[in-house]
Amino acid sequence: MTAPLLELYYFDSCPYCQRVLNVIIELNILVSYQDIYGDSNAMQKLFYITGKKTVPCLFIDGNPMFESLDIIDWLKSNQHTLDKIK
Ligand SMILES: N[C@@H](CCC(=O)N[C@@H](CS)C(=O)NCC(=O)O)C(=O)O
Repeated sequence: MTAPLLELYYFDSCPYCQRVLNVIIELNILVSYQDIYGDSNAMQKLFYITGKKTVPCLFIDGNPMFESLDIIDWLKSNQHTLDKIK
């Protein structure tokens, strides 16, 4: 089975993003990153798709998940099915 494609919208000084990033690093999960203040296209895309500018937002196969604690729970529950950084 193919692992879901993960894309995290975030910005560095957001504490809720940092707690998600810490878990991603701890679990060594492969994620692509969209810095909404480093890339105005990323901010526009987040707003266009979700109608919100709230981060963290984890896209799981294109479906947005908000709320850092929900994202962390999902990552921990699904860690064995996710691609890892080699
Ligand atoms: N309860 C949310 C809080 C997220 C949050 O407040 N993020 C701030 C940045 S630190 C934000 O994106 N604010 C802008 C907005 O919601 O439009 C979580 O835990 O993920």
